[in-house]
Amino acid sequence: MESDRAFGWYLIPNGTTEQFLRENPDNLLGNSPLAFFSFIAANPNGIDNFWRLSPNEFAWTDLTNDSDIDFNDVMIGIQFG
Ligand SMILES: [Ca+2]
Ligand SMILES: [Ca+2]
Repeated sequence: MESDRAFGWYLIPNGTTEQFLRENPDNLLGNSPLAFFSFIAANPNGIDNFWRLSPNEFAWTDLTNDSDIDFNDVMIGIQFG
């Protein structure tokens, strides 16, 4: 097993991956669409938009400021094999 690999998640509110890569590839605040990653350092707002609710359940909040930290905009459950 290699230890130098990781995977993460991202959410693009009101857009697609293709739109993000074409229209805002630097993920700059003020441009759109934005992408919110499971890695804080990759987020345009520098805050954690992604929570791990349990080992298999994850949730995002989709705003760029802290006025809405509801973490119910996307919720996913994953079963690892
Ligand atoms: Ca929200
Ligand atoms: Ca919400």
